[in-house]
Amino acid sequence: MQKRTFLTVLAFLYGAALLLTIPHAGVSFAAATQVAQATQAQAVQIKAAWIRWLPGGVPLAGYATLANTSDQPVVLKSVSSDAFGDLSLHQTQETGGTVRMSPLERIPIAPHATLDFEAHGIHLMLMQPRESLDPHGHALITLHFADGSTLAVQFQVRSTAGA
Ligand SMILES: [Cu+2]
Repeated sequence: MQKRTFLTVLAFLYGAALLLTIPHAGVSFAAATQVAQATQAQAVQIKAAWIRWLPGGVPLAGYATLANTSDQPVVLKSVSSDAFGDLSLHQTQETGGTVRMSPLERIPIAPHATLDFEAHGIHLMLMQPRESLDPHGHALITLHFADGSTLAVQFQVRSTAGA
């Protein structure tokens, strides 16, 4: 009798385990799907983000270091912010002793690569700063990626002297 009870309990536990397994399998499948569909914004880690502050409402340059933690390339397409009237992506290049800035349509970051904007002359060209911009504060700037995903990043504002 005792052995039969034991078997019954065992059968019950087995059934319960089966029931638990079914929704659980569903959850892990959903998680796997999510990983495959992770957005470019989710793949990016911000290592640094700052703005070189200058007085007089002149155009400012913003710099960031972005790490792509995914197996897919990530492409930064544009930036937007309430703190500035006009934002664009620029790259400074020196050719034959002449330094010039040109707009960038896209900034690709290879899988598992880290891109230091400043080291490559890349910067956010931040025009028409709002009067409220604090030289020791922060500015919220949204990064827009090629897949339509966005990432809001707090850029630290620093004066050149403090940098
Ligand atoms: Cu520029």
